[in-house]
Amino acid sequence: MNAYVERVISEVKEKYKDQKEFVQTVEEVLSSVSPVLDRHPEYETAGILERMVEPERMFSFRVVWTDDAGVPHTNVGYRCQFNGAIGPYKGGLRFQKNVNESIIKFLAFEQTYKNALTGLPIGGGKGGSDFDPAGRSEAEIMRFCQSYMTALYRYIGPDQDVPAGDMGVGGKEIGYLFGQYRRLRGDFKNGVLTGKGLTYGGSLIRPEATGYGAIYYLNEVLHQQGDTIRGKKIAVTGFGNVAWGVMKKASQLGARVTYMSGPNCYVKDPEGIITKEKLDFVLELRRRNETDLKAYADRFGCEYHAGEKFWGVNDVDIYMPCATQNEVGPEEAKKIVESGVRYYIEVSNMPTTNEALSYLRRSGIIIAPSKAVNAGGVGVSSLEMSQNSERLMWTEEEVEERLRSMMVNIYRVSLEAAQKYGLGYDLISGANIAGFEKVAQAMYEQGIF
Ligand code: 2IT
Repeated sequence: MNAYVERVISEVKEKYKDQKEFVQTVEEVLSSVSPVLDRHPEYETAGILERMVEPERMFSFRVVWTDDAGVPHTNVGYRCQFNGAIGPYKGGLRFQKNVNESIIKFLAFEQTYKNALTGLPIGGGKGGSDFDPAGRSEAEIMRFCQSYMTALYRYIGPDQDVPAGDMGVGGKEIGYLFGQYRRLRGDFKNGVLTGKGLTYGGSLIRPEATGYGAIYYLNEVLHQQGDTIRGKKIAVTGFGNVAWGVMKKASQLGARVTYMSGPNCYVKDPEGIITKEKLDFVLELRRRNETDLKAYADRFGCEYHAGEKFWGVNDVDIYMPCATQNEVGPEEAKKIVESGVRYYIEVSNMPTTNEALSYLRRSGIIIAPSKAVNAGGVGVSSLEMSQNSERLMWTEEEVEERLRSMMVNIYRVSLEAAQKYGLGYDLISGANIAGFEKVAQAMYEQGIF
């Protein structure tokens, strides 16, 4: 490995040893881009890597809200404005009990290279809170969102930092957040958030974009292998917004999702989650903050497995983790390889531990990295920003065609980046390199700060 890369990785490991997820992503991305540093000694002279692993700005804030009984609760809010070299900071907000500084920082770091890969002018950011929406009433969620935005509104804006949704933050929360932003600012700047409702500047296809984009990317991978998506069976983890988009587009292209999972269960539906009734039911479960899939299994008469994961099943063609970070560790990776399933397409952010990823890479299974696969979500967010600044709205067909060509392009530039450095068919290194090259060069040209 390049000595400069090695040194910066070990510095981060030492300095941020308590930030497990952040260290993990830095190690993964930087080791991938090692050949770029061999070719660009000027990046070391300019201290590019040391700057890239330190957020431009990261802050936390107190978010106080009262529950329906009038009892006050205090949560911590975060926003990490990691890198603004190629555009305004852009990235979602995650509201989940386990959110901490390391998780927000890892997500913002990943986001920087993913956003660069879209080919659009967006920097990297992420935010969130350890607020747990589960079991909270509509009014409580609204008050929480209003309080969160009251703390954040001075530091974001359409040309500055543009948050969006992530886990625990969907269209409903974005509505409350935007309402509060507008109320505090006193003007209508809807380019400040993406994932908005269609009545106030949201983009068609944004809710579907991450999942649709993942299937378009998968389509390119299959095509390269001389294979086709038609008739393919897919196992997805999760049943949130992203998994839903995957199910919907897969079914439109003649494939089907036959497994989905919750945090502590899975269902097997051999006919596939393909009908409108089933897809709507999945959405409804998510809307109710449900974590269990028993209701789905009962309603549609399929197998339900409590307390189990499906890794290792071999009656599918493709695995697509769509739930959360580090869902696949060494044990799961071993089962995946033993299953003989040929394709492992990451969708959720950093679903695979570094150890599991090296194991999968050695096994010869075809792997696509989430940084590329899920980039259609933020890509369409950027298209939403364009529509807002032009004060118009594109049709569904226009947005979807842009999304499709964006995914084809992401696949192509990743492949070209891998080839440029003699790495062969390595979509992981390719995606990291393509995103990294753009951000590094922009920083280099803008001088030292
Ligand atoms: O992880 C992600 O890319 C997102 N949660 C979407 C971010 C965005 O700004 O649309």
